Amino acid sequence: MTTWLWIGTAGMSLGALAFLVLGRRSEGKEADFVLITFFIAFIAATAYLAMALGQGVVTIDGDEVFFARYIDWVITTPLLLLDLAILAGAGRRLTMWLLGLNVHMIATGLVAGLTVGNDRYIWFAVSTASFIALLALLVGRFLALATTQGPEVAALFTRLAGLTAVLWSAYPVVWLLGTEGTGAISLTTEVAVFAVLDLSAKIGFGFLLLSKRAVVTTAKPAPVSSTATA
Ligand code: RET
Repeated sequence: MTTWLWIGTAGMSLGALAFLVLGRRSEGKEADFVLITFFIAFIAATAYLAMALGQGVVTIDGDEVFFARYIDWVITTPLLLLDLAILAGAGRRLTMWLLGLNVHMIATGLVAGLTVGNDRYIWFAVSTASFIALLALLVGRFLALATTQGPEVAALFTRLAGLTAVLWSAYPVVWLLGTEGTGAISLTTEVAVFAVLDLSAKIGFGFLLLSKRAVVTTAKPAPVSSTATA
């Protein structure tokens, strides 16, 4: 199990380094994407290091629960969505809806993980409701906005949002099968699957985004600095 946590640490660290090196000459919008994507990998590397060192874990109901991964997720998943929001050219309010639902999903997911007994499934359902709303926004309003940005942005957004929808949907399934849920799979399998999912959702996502240099430089300004109202 520790091996997988070290693989996560190494993979996230190398990814963070690669994003810095690849993006060192970037300017404007591309530099925003590089910075956000670097921090996603950098923060995850730190969380994986803590877990590999045996930190950020508590025993709930006789099972080990790595709460450190929720601290990672609550910071990095909004950053992943921020990349998508900037790409789509979304305004501040719509972006806040997306990020707010996401923070709610992870926070209530942590409560689910820390709850003893079957009440954890109530929290699981609460978290999943926010997840479904988030996905609906992503493939609804955000995709519609992205398609107004021209065919190249639309194509890149579709790929990234599709990857996000598929990979992210695996998380609640693994959670249910893992130690937090039914315990159908061992902790080692759970840690391994989460490591592969995390690396794909962060590093794979980052490479896909930053490899389309021409597209990301022409994406509309970030919502925080824009006057867009959508
Ligand atoms: C939990 C359990 C409760 C129900 C739901 C969950 C969803 C988690 C997700 C996590 C995504 C993490 C990513 C990490 C990247 O490195 C909290 C597992 C819906 C979607 C993308």
